[in-house]
Amino acid sequence: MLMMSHSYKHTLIGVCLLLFAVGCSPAATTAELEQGAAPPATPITTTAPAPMPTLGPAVQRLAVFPDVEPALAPWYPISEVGQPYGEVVRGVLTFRGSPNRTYYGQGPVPDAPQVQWSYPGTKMCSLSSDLEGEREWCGTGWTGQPAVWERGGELWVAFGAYDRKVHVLDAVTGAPRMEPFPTGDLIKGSLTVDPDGHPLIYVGSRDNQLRILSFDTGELVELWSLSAYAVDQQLWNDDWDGAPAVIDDFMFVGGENSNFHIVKLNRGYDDQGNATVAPELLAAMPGWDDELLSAIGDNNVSIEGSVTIVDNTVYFGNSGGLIQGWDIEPVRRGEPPVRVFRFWIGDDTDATVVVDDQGFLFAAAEYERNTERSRSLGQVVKLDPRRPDDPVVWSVDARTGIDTGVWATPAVHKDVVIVPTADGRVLGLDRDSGETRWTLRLPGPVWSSPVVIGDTLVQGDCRGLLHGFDLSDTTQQPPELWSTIVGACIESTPVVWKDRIWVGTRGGFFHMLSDPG
Ligand SMILES: [Ca+2]
Ligand SMILES: [Ca+2]
Ligand SMILES: [Ca+2]
Repeated sequence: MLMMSHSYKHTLIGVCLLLFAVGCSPAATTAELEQGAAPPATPITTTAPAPMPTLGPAVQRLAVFPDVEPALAPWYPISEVGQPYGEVVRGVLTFRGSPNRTYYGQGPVPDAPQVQWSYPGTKMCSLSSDLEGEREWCGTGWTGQPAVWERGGELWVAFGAYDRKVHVLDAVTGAPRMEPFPTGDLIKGSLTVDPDGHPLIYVGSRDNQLRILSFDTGELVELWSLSAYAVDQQLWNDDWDGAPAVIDDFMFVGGENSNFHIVKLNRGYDDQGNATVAPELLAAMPGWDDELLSAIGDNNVSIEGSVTIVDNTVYFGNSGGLIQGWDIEPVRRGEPPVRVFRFWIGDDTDATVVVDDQGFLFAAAEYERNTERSRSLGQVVKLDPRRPDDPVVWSVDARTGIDTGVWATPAVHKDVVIVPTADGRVLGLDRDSGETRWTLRLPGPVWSSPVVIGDTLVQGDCRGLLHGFDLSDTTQQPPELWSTIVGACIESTPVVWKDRIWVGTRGGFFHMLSDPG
């Protein structure tokens, strides 16, 4: 039943406009995080103009779109902000729950959660190599948010881990529903469960493959994979960390090959009723341009965050600090996407770009490159994409030294924007002004993204505690409702569904928490 399609190889029309050397100029991008007293974040009033777009896409690849009808409706309307990922599958199906990354799950949140079970019996670990050499990695990492969903009257949970495997469990009991699926390297990101009810999981790995797995036959079966090298041009690296967004049989995903990809999935079923796919890579749009490479002086422009889709625009950042928006309306008509928004934040942006219900964007960067741009602009910005030439509404300095700044994806809640920082703060910023209303201090680095359910903030820290904070009065420092020991550093983002919380840690295990009894 292995259903492979590499037909895209034959249908692509590659148009190379520019050539960049493929290769990496290694530069340490992460190091020991500086700890120490962190000053309060200060809003920077700035009119820093965005550099004007000077280049179109370096490469445009497009296959024939055979069966796509023009549609008037936007791909993912802004009215879906805060809403679940469609009506077909109930759950949190991808990083931050939906293509616009604003759905956090379903309450209630437990009142006094405790770990009910831990999985598996022995630590999930494997060896992996990066710029710092080979070492053992355990548990789950950044972003590592599990997907939880209801299927056939039961609750399922799935995640990728540092043992290189995709795990699918009974979310209530922790019993594996099938054998874990091994990939060739760490899985760092968050997977996506098909929102239309097809028994499919979309998951990337550090082994350079983005896969589609089926789970309807009692085992995880690889139906298709996309290599980071399947595109004409790559820069920097080959991992897949971003969680794909699937809408109307199309998949949108960024890769560490620094491209933004669009895949037509062609999902179906075979004679036995088992799921099939026949994907075509329709487009791979380089997320860099000459102006960016010139500004940063290296080729580290990988896309590590998950793309955010609002109306007809796909937003994402990259490790060169380019925040961009691509109009995907033309894709409905068989034409390539067009870049319509370009803003250089000045440093590595692995956090997902957040949108609010008014169409503003919130982007957050690390502080690694020590650029003049990031020193003057700050690390957290509110942007108005309707003013592409002057999009900065406000910006906030959120650094205390090299390798600080933001890895977590901010959360918008009522009139505040919640931004965890690598130096162990959780900032509550006024959504209109950027003013710091309050600061929580937690053992950092806080790479775990905030989860907001009702008025409760669920936040992991790096000492291994999970906290609940009361956000009902956004003007004051949120009182702690509870905290509970999960284990080791919580780098992954938790998921909440109906009185239960699931999260993995760097200690090697995956946990379910709920109220006792
Ligand atoms: Ca790799
Ligand atoms: Ca990565
Ligand atoms: Ca990065």
